[in-house]
Amino acid sequence: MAQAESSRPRQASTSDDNQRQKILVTGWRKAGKSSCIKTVFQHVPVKDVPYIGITQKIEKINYDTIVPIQLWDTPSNFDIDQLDAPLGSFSTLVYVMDMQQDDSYHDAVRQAVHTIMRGYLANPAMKFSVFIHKAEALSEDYRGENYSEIQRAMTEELEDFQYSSLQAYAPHLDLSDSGVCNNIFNHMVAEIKFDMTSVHDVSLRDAWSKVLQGIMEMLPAVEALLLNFTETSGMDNSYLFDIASGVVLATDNRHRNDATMEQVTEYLSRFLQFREIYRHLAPSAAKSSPKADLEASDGPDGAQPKAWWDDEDTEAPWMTQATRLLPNTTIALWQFTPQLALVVLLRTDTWHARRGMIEYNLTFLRQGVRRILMEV
Ligand SMILES: Nc1nc2c(ncn2[C@@H]2O[C@H](COP(=O)(O)OP(=O)(O)OP(=O)(O)O)[C@@H](O)[C@H]2O)c(=O)[nH]1
Ligand SMILES: [Mg+2]
Repeated sequence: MAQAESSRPRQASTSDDNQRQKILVTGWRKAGKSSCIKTVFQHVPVKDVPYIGITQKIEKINYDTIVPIQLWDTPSNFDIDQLDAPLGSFSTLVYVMDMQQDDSYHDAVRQAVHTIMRGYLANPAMKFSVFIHKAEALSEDYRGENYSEIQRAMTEELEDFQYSSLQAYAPHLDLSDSGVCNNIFNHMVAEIKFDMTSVHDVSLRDAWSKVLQGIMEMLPAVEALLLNFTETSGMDNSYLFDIASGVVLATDNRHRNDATMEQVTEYLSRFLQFREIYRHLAPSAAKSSPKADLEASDGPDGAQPKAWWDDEDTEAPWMTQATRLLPNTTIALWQFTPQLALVVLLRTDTWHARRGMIEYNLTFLRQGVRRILMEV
C-alpha cells in the first residue's frame, strides 16, 4: 500500500491491463475451466454450462472488484510458451481438474505439476490453486476419496519430479542440487491450495474467494476493520461481498463455519435477484457491471479516469435490506460501493435494540474501506 505512486486508487485505472492482477486458468480438456470462470464472473446461468463449447483460443476476461483482475481462460491444447505475456506476470495460477475422470487424472496431475513448476520458476511469489471440479457429480464417499487421492498423487508427483529438466527456466538455481529441490518441494506442498468445486453449489464461489483474498494486499486491513465493526456493534459475523460475482472478499474471521457461509452466500444471490427494485438509489446501486461506471467516466486524452467516489453524493442512500431468518437470527445487507456489499448476521434482539448504533458505526466502516481502496 505504501508504494502507491499517487493517491489515485488502482481501481480507477481499469482500462490499463498492466494494473490488473492476472490469473491464469488452465487444466485438462473439458475439466470445466470456462464454466468456473463464466458462472461466477460473467453471469452465465448454471443451466447454460453444458452449452459453453470448446475454448479455441485464450480468452481474457477483465473483472473489476476490490482489486481489478484479468482472468485468462485457456484452451486445453494451449502451450505455456506461447502466452502473449510473460508467465512471471501472473499472480495466480488456477488448475482445474475433473474429479470424475478416474482414467485421466494421472495425466492431469502430471500436467498440473509441470505447469505449476514452470509458474513457480517464472515467479516464486505466484499463488497456486487446484480446483478439483464437478464434485457434486459423485456420491459423498466417493467424492472424499477422489479428492484425497488427487492430492496424494500431486504430492507424489512433486516428489518424483525431475526438477533438473526445468534447469533452462531457472538460471539462478542449481536444480541438480538435492537441497535446492527439497526446498522447492516443501514450498510447493505448503503453497498449493486445493478446493473441491462445483458450479451447482457455493463451493465454487468459496474457492474463488480464497483466490481473490490471496491477491488482496489490503486483506489484513479490511479484516481488522470488519472485526472492529462486528465486535463494537455486538454482531455475530460480517462479510464483505463482491456484488456482481457473489464472492466473499473478506470476513471478520470469527466463528467462521462453512454452513453459515453457505447460508449467507445463498441469501445474497437470492436477494440480488431483486436488485432492479433498488435502481433509484445511489447511482450505480442497481448496475451489475461496475466496470461500465468507470469506463463511462474515463477522462479525455488519457486523463485519469474518474473513480465512483469522485462524484459521490455522500448523503445518497445505498441499497439496504434486513430479513429475520430464524426467530432470533437476522441478516442485514448494506451496499458499500458500486461493487461491494456488507452482509451481517446478528441476533434479532440486537438488531432491534441497536440498529441506530450499528448504522452509525457503519459510516466509519464504510469510510475505512474507502480509505483503504484509495491508498492501494
Ligand atoms: N457435473 C458437472 N459438470 C460440469 C461442471 N462444470 C462444468 N461441467 C461440464 O463439463 C463440461 C466442460 O465444461 P467447460 O467449462 O466447457 O470445460 P473447459 O475445461 O473449459 O473445456 P475446454 O475449453 O473444451 O477445454 C461441460 O459439459 C459442462 O457441462 C460441474 O460443476 N459439474
Ligand atoms: Mg473452455
